[in-house]
Order: sequence, then structure tokens, then C-alpha cells
Amino acid sequence: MKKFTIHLLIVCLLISFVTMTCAAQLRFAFMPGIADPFYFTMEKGAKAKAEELGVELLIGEYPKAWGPEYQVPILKALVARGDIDLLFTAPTSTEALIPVLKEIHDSGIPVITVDTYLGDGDYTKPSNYNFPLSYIGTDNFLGGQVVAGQLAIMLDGKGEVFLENTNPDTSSVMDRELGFRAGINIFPEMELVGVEYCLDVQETAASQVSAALQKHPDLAAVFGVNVFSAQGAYQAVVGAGLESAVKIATWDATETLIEALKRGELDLILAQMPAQMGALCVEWGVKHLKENAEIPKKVTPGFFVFTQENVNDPEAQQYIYK
Ligand code: T6T
Repeated sequence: MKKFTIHLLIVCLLISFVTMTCAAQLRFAFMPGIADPFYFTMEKGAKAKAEELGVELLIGEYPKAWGPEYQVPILKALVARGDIDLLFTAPTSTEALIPVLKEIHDSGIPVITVDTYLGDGDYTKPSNYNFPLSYIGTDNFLGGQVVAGQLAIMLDGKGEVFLENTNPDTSSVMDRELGFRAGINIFPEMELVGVEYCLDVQETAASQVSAALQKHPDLAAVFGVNVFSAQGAYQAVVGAGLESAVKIATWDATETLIEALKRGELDLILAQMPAQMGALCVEWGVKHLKENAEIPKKVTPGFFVFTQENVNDPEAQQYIYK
């Protein structure tokens, strides 16, 4: 009888240990901005870190297109489960995502914005959008300036340039445009002759760049600010047989763009660090929830610039999106 009681006690202890361990496991949710290699790579980085730290990671459905009308319903469905400890997501609009993310935050789920931010991205000052724990993403303004500077070097500081953008209410791509404008302004003989917005549709980007090539026969360079605008810009310039006359600078190191760079059909690719961004969201989320650590309000992983000279370097291969 005594032996039976001891066994029962051990079983009970084991059950309560398992229950406690399960209860202690954190559950994070990640909702990407759109289905593209940038966010697929971010998901991989986040998953690897979650596995390392014992966090359960739920991935929200990948929206088919960019914008609040696609993102908001998916976000609502994701948090409706009621068992999420932290959410990280890329707001697809600086303004339109504020109410839904505020509601999620007010329901007790801490929010990190990754890749894009709300408002002007300054979460340290009083505002209706300063509730996220942090913005974790590229310094896009700086990146835009770097692209302008690199193009200026390639063009000896002279020439007409065109910028293919995506959405005017998205922080990441607008900062790239602002940085690029600031960078081009430094060179008195360089002129930004046009900007178009393709709303993340590659075919639209291709036709907008084709139109720009016809309108500006002396165009010296095109800059495509993300996967869709970059791949569309590349498609238009190569389609017109102008790749040796018009420099192509792009953003986001997809395999398609890297292969084109290797073939000498484009000139520059700025690679962000999406895997690191995903991993940082998980890491800081755990530190915040388990150690009550204060997350820096802005965390900006670096970036890497691919050119025809370094694209085959073994150490550069890690920056290609997977
Ligand atoms: O460039 C990335 C991301 O940084 C941006 O916010 C939206 O576009 C991408 O996902 C690439 O398509």
C-alpha cells in the first residue's frame, strides 16, 4: 500500500512538472507583409531562433497582396485564438494599421513591428502609435542614400535617374525613396526625373519603367526599391535591350536578382538581413517576457551591398535570401 502511495506521488509530481513546463512555454505569432522571399527568409530566421529558445511560433497566413485590406483580417484571426504571448508583424500602412494593432496591444498582447513601422517610427515620444515594444528593421533612409551614392560613383556624378517605388503609405519603401532623393541631391549634375508606385505588382512596375524609358531616352539609371519594383524594373530594362546603357540598382537579394547580377545584367543589389530581423524579434520578445528586459525602441540590423565585383565572394553568399 505504502509502495503504491509513493508511486502515485511520483506520477502526480511528474504530471505537475510536465504541466508547469508546458504552461511556461511562450507562444509567439508572426504575420508577414506579403508572400515574397524577403518574408520567407525572415520566417526561417524567426523559426530557428524560436526552436533554439523553446518558443512556439505561429505563422499567420501570407497575404496575397500588400495592404491593410489583406492584412487586418488575417491579424484578427491570428489573435482571436486568445493564447498568444507576443505578436510581431510588418504594418502595411503607417496609419491604417494603428487601430487594429492598438486593439491587440490593449488586449494584453505585446506588439513588435518588424521591417515597417507605425507613424514616424519614433516610439519614444507621446503619440497614438508609440505602443509597440520596438521597431526592428533596416535603416531604410540610410540604405537609400547608399544606393544613390553607389550609382553616382558608377555614373561619374552625372545623369538622369528614375525611381520605381511601391506604396506611398509604407514606411520602409518611403524611407528608401527619401534617402535616395537626399543622396541624389548631393550631386548637382544628377537628376531624379520620375517616381512611380506599382503597389507591389511586378507587371505594373515593368510597364511603368518601360514608359519611363520611352519618356526619358537619356535615362542613365533606374532604382527599384523592393522585390516587386526591382524585378519589374529589371524586366523592363532588359526587355528593351538597354541593360548596357541604363544602370539598374535594386533592393532585396532574391535569387532572381542575384543571378541577373552574376550575368552582368544589373549593377547593384542592397540585401537586407531578414533572417536576423526575425531572430531578433523572438530573442527580444523572450527577454522582455521572461526577464522583463526593456527592448530598445529601435533595432536596426545592417545591410550588404552586392555588386558585380563581389557577387561571387564566398562570404557574400550568406546575404542571399533563402
Ligand atoms: O523590401 C521588402 C520589405 O522590406 C518591404 O517593406 C516590402 O517589400 C519587401 O517585402 C520586398 O518585396
